Amino acid sequence: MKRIMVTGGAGFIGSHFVKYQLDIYPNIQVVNFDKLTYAGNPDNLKGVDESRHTFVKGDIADAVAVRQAMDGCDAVVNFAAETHVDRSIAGASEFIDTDVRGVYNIVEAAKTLGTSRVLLVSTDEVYGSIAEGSFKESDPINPRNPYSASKAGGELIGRSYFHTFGLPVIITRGSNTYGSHQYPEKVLPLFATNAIDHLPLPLYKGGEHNVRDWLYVWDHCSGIDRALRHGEPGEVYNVAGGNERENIVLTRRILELCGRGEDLIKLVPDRPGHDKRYSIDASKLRALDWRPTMDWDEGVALTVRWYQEHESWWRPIKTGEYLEYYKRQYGASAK
Ligand code: NAD
Ligand code: TDX
Repeated sequence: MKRIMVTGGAGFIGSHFVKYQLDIYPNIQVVNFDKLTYAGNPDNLKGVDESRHTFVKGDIADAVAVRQAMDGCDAVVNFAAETHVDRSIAGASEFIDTDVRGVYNIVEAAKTLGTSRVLLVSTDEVYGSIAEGSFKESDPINPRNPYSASKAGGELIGRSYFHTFGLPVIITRGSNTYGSHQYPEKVLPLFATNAIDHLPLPLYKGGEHNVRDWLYVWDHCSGIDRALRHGEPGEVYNVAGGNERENIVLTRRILELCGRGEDLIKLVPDRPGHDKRYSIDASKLRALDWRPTMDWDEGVALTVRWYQEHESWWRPIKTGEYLEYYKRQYGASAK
C-alpha cells in the first residue's frame, strides 16, 4: 500500500490512525479527508510529517469530492462519522447523511475507481446489548439507538457492494475506545475534564452498573491496520479491548486519578434505550496475530494525565457550541 485515504482523520481515532500509518510505514502517503465538524480538530494532527500527509477538507456526503480525493489511492479507511449516541437521540438526520449516505458514496467511488481495499470502521454497538457471553462476527446485528442503527446501515451498504460487485470491503467493529484527543462529550474525557475543574460528573442514573469494554486507541488502530492488510475481503472483524468495566468503576478511577471525592458524582436521568452491556469476542482478529497491549489501569492513568497536561487542547473546545450542547443534554440536573 502506497497511498491511503483516511476519512475522518482529524477526529479522535482517525487522527491516531493517521499517525500510526506515518509512524509504522515510512513510505506511505496519507490523504486525510475530513469535514471538520464540531468533533474534527486540526490540532489533533500537529507534528505529523506534512511531506506524506495531505489534508482535504470535504464531506463524505459529497459524492464528487469523495471520488476526487480517492482517485490514486489504493485503499480507503472510513472513520468519518457522527459518533455520539446522545446527539443521535436528540436528532439523527446528520447521522443518516454521514453514516449511511457517506458510506454509500465511499463504496460507490471505490467501485468506480477500482480501489483495492475498503475498510469500514464500525462499532460493537451494532450487535446491541448482551447479558452474558460475547458476540461473534457471525451473530445477527441488533442496533438499538439511532447512532448504532446508522452505523449498521453503512455496514450493510458496504457488505452489499462486496456481495453484488465484488468490492473488497472489510468491516471492523471496535469496542469503546479511550486515549488522548477524544472530544469531551464521551464519558472518559468528559468526566476527567469535569473532575479537573471540580465540576459534577453526570453519571446516568440506572446505568451506573452498565458495562463497556475499554480499548486503548493505539490498540484499536493496530487492530484496524491488521484487518486492512491481512483481513479477507467480505469479512467482519471484532476489535475488543478485553477490559469490561461498570461505568461506576471507571468513574471512581477517574476521580481517584484526579484526587477528587465521590461527592462530585451527580446522578442524572438515564439515556433513553441505554444499552446495558457490550461484549465482543476478538478471536478472529487474534488469529491474524493481533493483540491489544495496553493494561486498563495504566491506559486510563495515561489518558487522564494527558488531559491534566493538555488543558490548552480541551479548554477552547469547552466553550460556545459545547456549552450549549451541555446545557441541552444535562440541563439543570448537572449543576
Ligand atoms: P470523532 O467524533 O472523534 O471524529 C469523527 C471525525 O469525522 C471528525 O474529525 C469529523 O470532522 C469527521 N466527520 C464527521 N462527519 C463527516 C463527514 N460527513 N465527512 C467527512 N468527515 C466527517 O469519532 P471517533 O470517536 O474517532 O470515531 C471514529 C470512527 O470509529 C467512527 O466511525 C466511529 O463510529 C467508530 N468507533 C468509535 C468508537 C469510540 O469509542 N470512539 C468505538 C468503535 C467505533
Ligand atoms: O454523561 C455521560 N454519563 C454517562 O453515564 C455520558 C456521556 C455517558 N455515560 C455512560 C453511557 C455509557 O454507558 O457512559 C457509557 C459510555 O458512554 P459514551 O462515552 O457516550 O459511549 P457509548 O455510548 O458507549 O458509545 C461509544 O462506544 C462505541 C462511542 O461513543 C461510540 O462512537 C462507539 O461506537
